[in-house]
Amino acid sequence: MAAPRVLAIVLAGGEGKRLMPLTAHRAKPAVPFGGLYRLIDFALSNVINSHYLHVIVLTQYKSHSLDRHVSKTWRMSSLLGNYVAAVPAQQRVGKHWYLGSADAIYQCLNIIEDERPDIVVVVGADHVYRMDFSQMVDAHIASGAEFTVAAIRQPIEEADQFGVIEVDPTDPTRIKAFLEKPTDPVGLADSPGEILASMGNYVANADALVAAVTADAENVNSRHDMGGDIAPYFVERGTAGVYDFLRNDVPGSTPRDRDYWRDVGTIDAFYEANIDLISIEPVFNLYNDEWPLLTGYTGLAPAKFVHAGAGRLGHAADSIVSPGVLVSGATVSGSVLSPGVRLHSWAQVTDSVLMDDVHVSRYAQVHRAIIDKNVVVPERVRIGLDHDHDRARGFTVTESGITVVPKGTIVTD
Ligand code: ADQ
Repeated sequence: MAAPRVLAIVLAGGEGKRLMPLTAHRAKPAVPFGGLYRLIDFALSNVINSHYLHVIVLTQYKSHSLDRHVSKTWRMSSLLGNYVAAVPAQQRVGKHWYLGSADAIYQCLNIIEDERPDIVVVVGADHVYRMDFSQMVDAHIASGAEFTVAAIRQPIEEADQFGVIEVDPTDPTRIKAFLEKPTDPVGLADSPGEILASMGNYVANADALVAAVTADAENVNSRHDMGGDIAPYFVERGTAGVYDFLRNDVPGSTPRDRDYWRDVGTIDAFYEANIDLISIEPVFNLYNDEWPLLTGYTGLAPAKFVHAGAGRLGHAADSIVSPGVLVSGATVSGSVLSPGVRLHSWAQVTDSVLMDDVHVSRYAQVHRAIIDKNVVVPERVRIGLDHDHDRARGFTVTESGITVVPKGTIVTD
């Protein structure tokens, strides 16, 4: 059989309220991650590595930096007809922004009609993981389903953040029931502490998806949501399939990182996922060349470590250090340093995530903190060591004690 024509749609319009203040000025998919990346780079790397080269990215909320990142980093030569195109809310159908993710697809039906794909792969833009979508497409076609949902087990306490799937006991490739963010979930028969969660990634027959979002647009009771409305629509038709993420075998994965998938929806989850990258045998391996994680080349100079001596170290241990970083007589451990970070003599940075162009001045200390872009930490200022003081300065402090300093702040004491 000839390979199906596939159009990939990346849903990138989410607000990411629970990631505030990191999402105060940018869409969640544009939040920097792991030094060099933006969250959307993981979804787009997966799509491109799966050899799907016709890609639209649906944007909406505070999309400026996201649009810029997608057009600068992901623009492809159009010579072969391939593209990654950011599509802002169109207002083609009525004068409103996208109501929900299903409405976002409905509003760009003209692109699907022009493209005439056999299959549409719809993926979220908020997760950190590797996945070969072509394996899911093959399983979708083999199963005969019209719409297939990727699934992974998650702790039952988190069921209210996910679409929860009940598999048909008579046919393990089919979904019997799909409940979006249930508050009274039932655990799995073989593991009562877990539920089977939708990953927010779908493979659909193009004509069936077009029919579904069109019917949904006319339904006044719908929230126009892929998880809340479209998945249940296919379950009702008896044509919703399930794809177990653990079947996915990405080239170059290690036994330790092949089932890694994180919804970095909260500050604590975001922090942990960044810190995960540092460990010697990371649970998510950035260094898999067979499935490269792609992002923009910064054009910056190499990282440099100088000014050791006189009680200064000028070094970083157990850390990720990006291009353009200068560690000048400062000490860094357990941290992620993004491009252009500058650390000055006798400064100490421990267990922290520093985004682009953060400056930490002499004798300043940063501990268990996320410092957003362009923040200046003046001399002798301390962050993350006294949470009451951090809150009094207007910083967010999470339950687990992570301090977040918003973009562009010039910290005072
Ligand atoms: P949520 O992540 O809560 O749950 P949603 O807020 O719709 O659902 O976000 C899904 C994706 O769509 C994200 O990538 C987001 O950026 C994007 N998005 C949201 N609204 C959009 C819009 N109007 N236009 C364009 N893009 C939009 C979803 C599913 C659950 C599933 C979890 C997995 O609904 O069933 O379990 O993802 O994390």
